[in-house]
Amino acid sequence: MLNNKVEKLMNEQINAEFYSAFLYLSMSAYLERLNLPGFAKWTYVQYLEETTHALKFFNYVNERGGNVKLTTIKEPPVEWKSPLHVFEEIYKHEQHVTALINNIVDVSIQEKDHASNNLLQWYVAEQVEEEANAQLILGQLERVGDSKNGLFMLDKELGARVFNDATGTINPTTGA
Ligand code: OFO
Repeated sequence: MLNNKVEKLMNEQINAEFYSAFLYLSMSAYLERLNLPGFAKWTYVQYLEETTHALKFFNYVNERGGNVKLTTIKEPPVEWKSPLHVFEEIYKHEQHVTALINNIVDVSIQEKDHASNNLLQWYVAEQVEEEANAQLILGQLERVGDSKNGLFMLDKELGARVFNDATGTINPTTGA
């Protein structure tokens, strides 16, 4: 049985993860417009991963006999000032998501919902990685500055990113 308070927060988090997915997809389109295919791919892969973060909660709520409640996803921005601005926003956004996850962890502890707490530890570790990745790329972009060559090299590097399915249920080769 899923605790009611935890269930409510997990439903909100499903929405928040889908918003993250929309945000990264919108960033991917913007970076594509700047002719930065590697940056565009990195954010596109992040869009896919955010979708699986939402699905991981979705699967868990169902598995625990809870009620999934899907709600309207907020519209993401469509324009940024530069790739640097994109990663400044990503870093801020991921810090915000970490705070949301930490809040669900706090409630799961208060409510003695050990099963949920166990699932949430996956998200705690994931947020450490997400913040670290954003911070790393942000630092690289700051170092690159106005260098076209540096941006080109970083674009190549980011284009090598591969999709990591948080649910373990999606075939990465077909996306099905
Ligand atoms: Fe789902 O971790 Fe980013 O937002």
